[in-house]
Amino acid sequence: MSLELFLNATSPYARVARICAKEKGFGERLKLRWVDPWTDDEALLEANPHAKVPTLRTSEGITISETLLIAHYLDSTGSGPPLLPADNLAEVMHGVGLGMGLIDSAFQLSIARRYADLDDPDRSVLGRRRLASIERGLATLEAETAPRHRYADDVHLTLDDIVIGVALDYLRLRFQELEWESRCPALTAWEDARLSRRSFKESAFT
Ligand SMILES: N[C@@H](CCC(=O)N[C@@H](CS)C(=O)NCC(=O)O)C(=O)O
Repeated sequence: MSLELFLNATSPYARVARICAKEKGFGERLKLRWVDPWTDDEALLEANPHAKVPTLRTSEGITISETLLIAHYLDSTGSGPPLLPADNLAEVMHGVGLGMGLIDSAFQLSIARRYADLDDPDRSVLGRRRLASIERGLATLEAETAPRHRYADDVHLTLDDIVIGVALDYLRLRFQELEWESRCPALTAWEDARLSRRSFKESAFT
């Protein structure tokens, strides 16, 4: 029996889960259930009362929400090298945290722009905090990019590569005006290589 992943095409969280599934060899065994989490989609609500993507339904019919838990499940049950390797677990988790922080800040501000009843969400207290967090996160990643040289297509990815790669592409999608590339040349080169990988290309934001 196959797994089902509830997702939409612009969710950075869902894209992380989808790339994990690709990297772990699920291929056609992962059935994609495209939904709009912002409408009360009945199938999604049945799978996840919080109506969030990604949500995974296992072949036993158990639903799992929260991106990093889904990543852990796919890593444990899929094939191929680990996304969370035991031999450098702390280093990988460090990167996952940096990438998730970036995704969370960017997503929250993006949602505030769309849904919050504010004249200028970017200049609200929360908006300014999120933008500052994005800038600090980028500066930290830029400073740490030098040792991050594992991006050829024949090298396997770990979860930090996936989360950071998706986070940066989400900034390109929603925050073009930040022009982060001009301040982060090493990170830009890293990201460009990352986006050329098959699992990233096949899951591109649309
Ligand atoms: N903490 C969750 C966040 C997931 C999330 O917020 N997903 C967004 C799409 S990018 C969503 O489904 N939002 C619908 C809503 O908040 O009602 C995770 O890590 O998976």
